[in-house]
Amino acid sequence: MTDLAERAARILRDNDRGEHTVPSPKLYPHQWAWDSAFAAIGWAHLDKGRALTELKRLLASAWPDGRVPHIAFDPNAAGYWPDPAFWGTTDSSSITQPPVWGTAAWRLYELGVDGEDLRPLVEPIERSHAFFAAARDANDWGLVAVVHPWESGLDNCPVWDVPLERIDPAQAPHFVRRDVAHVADPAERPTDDHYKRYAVIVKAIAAEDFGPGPFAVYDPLMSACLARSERDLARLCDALSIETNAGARAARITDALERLWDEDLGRYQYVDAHGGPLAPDVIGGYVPVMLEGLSKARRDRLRAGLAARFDTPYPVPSTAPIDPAFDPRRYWRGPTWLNIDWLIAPHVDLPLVDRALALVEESGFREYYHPLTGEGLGADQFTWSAALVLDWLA
Ligand code: 2M8
Repeated sequence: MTDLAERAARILRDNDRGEHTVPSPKLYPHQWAWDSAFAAIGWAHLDKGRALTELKRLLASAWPDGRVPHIAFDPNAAGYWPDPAFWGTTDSSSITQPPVWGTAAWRLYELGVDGEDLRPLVEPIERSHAFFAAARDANDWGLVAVVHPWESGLDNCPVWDVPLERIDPAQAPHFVRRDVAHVADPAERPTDDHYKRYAVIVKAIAAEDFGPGPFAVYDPLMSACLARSERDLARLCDALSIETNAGARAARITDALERLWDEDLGRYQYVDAHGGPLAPDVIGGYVPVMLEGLSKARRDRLRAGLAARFDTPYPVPSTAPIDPAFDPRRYWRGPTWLNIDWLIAPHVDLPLVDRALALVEESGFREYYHPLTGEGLGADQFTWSAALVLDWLA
């Protein structure tokens, strides 16, 4: 193992809580859904049994309707807000996250995890995918509309600013933020005003018996992750001789994405289900570049847009630097995140993997990075940064 791989492995081991891996011990002391799927990929390079346990435990947290909660709380861990009481639940949040677990299961298979061990995961993955069609498609577009910015994984991405204006922060119950205590500078986290609006949406969802609530935005990144997860599930089913319609569903979502395409801008748009397209030029509009079945014309356009507007010294930034909302230090409003690089790297013309590895050598396994200077930001000892570096190095 190289020194970098050894350091990455140490982070996974330090963040291991037996059956799940915390994203980072202080800031995120529970199990987060897409973090856990990425962690499983990292584990597959160290301990195949442990990788399988991670995915099993993730899927075991699913609700009866198939939703994989974005947080499964560890009763032995404290110090995170909002807690289950605030969500109105007993042990999890009520929203989900980008579904990358079908993709993780397929990657585990590729890395040599026994197919028979993966077989029991197929059914819960199918159910988790079906949840999106049943409960996250406000206008029946065949795509995913998120019901909370936290559901998107890109919490304070500038595309949420306009739809969040409809949410009244004065309605927020009293709460104390815990997140800002765990970063060097509160300017690396979302604002208090946004946190109040997030809290109001959480309460509105609970009041609707965990229905959709007041926020619904069609999200090209979520939709693309679902299409890819379906495609990868289809591959796994093929390998295990299990019948499935997952491949057809992947193709349908990829076709439905056309509705979000903007020919003038050359990217997929986020679209408010209660309003219209949202202007900011953010990375989520390009993530469908990873989809098999995308036309060459779309792929070329997305690649050209990424090369023209997202090619920073430490790519890819979460918002294009030329966009007025670009903020290079604040969370999902500009910084570079390695999971996005991992998703799109094989499909674009930029040397994302080389630059990501150089970035980690320089600044460590941080939660995110300044896309112009490479400065490490947010939490330290960050699980998915370590897990995905292990995958790249292999
Ligand atoms: C961030 O989100 C959580 C809320 O879910 C937070 O800010 O407290 C996001 O980056 C999200 O994508 C990620 O899964 C989570 C844990 O790493 O942190």
